[in-house]
Amino acid sequence: MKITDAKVFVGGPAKNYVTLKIMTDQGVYGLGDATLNNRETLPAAYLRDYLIPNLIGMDPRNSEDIWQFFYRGAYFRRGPIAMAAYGAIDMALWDIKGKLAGMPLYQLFGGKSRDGALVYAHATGADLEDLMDSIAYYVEQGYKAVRVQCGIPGMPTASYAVPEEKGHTRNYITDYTGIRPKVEIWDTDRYRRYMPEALARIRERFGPDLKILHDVHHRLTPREAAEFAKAVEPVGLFWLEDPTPAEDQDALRLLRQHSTVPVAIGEVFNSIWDCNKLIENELIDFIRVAVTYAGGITHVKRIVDLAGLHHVRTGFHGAPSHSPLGMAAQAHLNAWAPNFGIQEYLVLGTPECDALFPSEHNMRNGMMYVSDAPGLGVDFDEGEAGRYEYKPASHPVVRLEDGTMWNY
Ligand code: CS2
Ligand code: MG
Repeated sequence: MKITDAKVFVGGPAKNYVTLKIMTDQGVYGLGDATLNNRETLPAAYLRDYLIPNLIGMDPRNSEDIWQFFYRGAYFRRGPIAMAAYGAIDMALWDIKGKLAGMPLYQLFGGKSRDGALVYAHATGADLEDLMDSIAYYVEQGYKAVRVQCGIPGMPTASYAVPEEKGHTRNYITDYTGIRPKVEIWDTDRYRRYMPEALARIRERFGPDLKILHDVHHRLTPREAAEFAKAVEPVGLFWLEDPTPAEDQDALRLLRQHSTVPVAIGEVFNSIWDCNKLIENELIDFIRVAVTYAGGITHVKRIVDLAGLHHVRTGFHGAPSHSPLGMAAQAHLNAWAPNFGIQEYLVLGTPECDALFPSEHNMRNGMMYVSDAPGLGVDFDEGEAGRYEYKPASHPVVRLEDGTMWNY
């Protein structure tokens, strides 16, 4: 069996999805996702210029050898751009494998460990009252877990994932449009003084059963993170996410010495080497990688298995920028993984998105139910794709009040 061609599409309704389609001499094709939010054209170029010319003629069933060929053959290894490009190829080859076997991918991994996979929504608000309305909305929608982010009184601009004005509390998505990033101004002291009490009031309002998650989004130093984690411990969070930048994997030791709050880290990681010490030293409770830019299913399964040895559960990234293809790969891993934790779920779910990516995966009552169709269980409508093109987009950047660059 041979790969005969491959195409890359960049664009989509509201987001620049990067979609790979690999064709074979037996007519079976595979789909993969290389969407790297904020830098979408780069994995697309890596695929078109370097990877696809080498893919032609390879046997699509040899997905492990192909992964090793591109990973080891690059010489300059890892990085989100390369790992997103390999991730798309790997996803597409698993899709082909599932179609050849006539099985949904979770069957090839070892079958189902659960029917529905718990998901969480993003509640947000310009202030705490607004956020409470947002949480109430998602609870009414049947979500059992909600991430909570709110505006901080006195903060010079809106903070991460928080609207400027009140009322944008449902399916709010940060605006990344334009290649010149917007600038957020951040004051850690205001955040540290306000947020623990806000989280306590949310717990008091919604009771003990609601799973409450909060994303610090890399904003604190290790010492500040330890102090903050200690302050929020009584709230009983489901997890505290990205409390401090985790390139310095040892930095989490200080937090662990001061708090038992569950810690979730990993969405910015792109390989097992970014997180193996966090996992092996049990410095985190949830690993947050995304299948797309952590090298695809083959590499992320290795991370999940390592995590399973150390009581670490999965909490795959699933932000609005995630393509339904990447989310489908995660849905199959969520159904299989014995150490599944929770899935972030913000696929746009608009009619345009559903038309571009026809799929039988579905989410209801706060649970995701994986498709039983062979392979990934998502298709791609090239006619619909012709309606979209790349639109320059960039994350905001963050500065402190004195102008110092900080972490978005
Ligand atoms: C966030 C992301 O979903 C999350 O947990 O951290 O939305 C993140 O801000 C974006 O993926 C950045 O592109
Ligand atoms: Mg996050």
